[in-house]
Amino acid sequence: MIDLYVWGTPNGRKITIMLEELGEPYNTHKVDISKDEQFAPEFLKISPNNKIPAIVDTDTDGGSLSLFESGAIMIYLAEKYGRFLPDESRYTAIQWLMWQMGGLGPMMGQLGWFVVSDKEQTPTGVERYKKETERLFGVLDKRLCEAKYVAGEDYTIADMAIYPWITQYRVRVKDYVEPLLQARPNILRWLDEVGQRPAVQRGMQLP
Ligand SMILES: N[C@@H](CCC(=O)N[C@@H](CS)C(=O)NCC(=O)O)C(=O)O
Repeated sequence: MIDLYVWGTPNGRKITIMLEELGEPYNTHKVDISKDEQFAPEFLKISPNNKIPAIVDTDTDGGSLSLFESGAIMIYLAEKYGRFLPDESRYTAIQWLMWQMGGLGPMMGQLGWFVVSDKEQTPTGVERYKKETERLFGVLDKRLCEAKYVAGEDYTIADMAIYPWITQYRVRVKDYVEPLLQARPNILRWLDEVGQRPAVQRGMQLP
């Protein structure tokens, strides 16, 4: 059985979407990061970087396995269940997963911080991360012009990793993200398609 430690943020929802897609049983443990529950000593044993998501898989050959970092969790689950990381597009999917982990997520996350949380409302911060988000959207839009899904013909963990970031930040920093998206028809087409998947809809409601 998989125990998932999670909160309703984009990084958390990558894993709720994936577990819903897999249809395998799992237990959800809420870690309310607004109440600093990510610093609880018991949670730090699983996720020493004090961040969600994390999992503990008790159903392994060598006892239980605990994992943090959403990208590592997604690769692990894809390999364990043999789904969403097809041989033909394996490294293309991993490449775009890393693009999300190192680029889209951190840059949009910083945009959100400078727009929503920065008490000084530093204009250079907002400008820098808006520009980088715009650049990354351009890269993704070009990719989705040539391919149905991010890694090609198949829906993979790369789609599941990118979707909650754009969807949640479309609301969180609406005034900045929505105009950028409206100029990217291929991303809009893909958001619509991925967003119609029942497992994605369920995963976006959890926890
Ligand atoms: N690279 C990590 C980032 C995880 C992350 O940033 N988690 C945030 C919520 S989206 C968190 O737990 N923040 C709590 C904190 O920083 O104390 C991953 O992809 O798992």
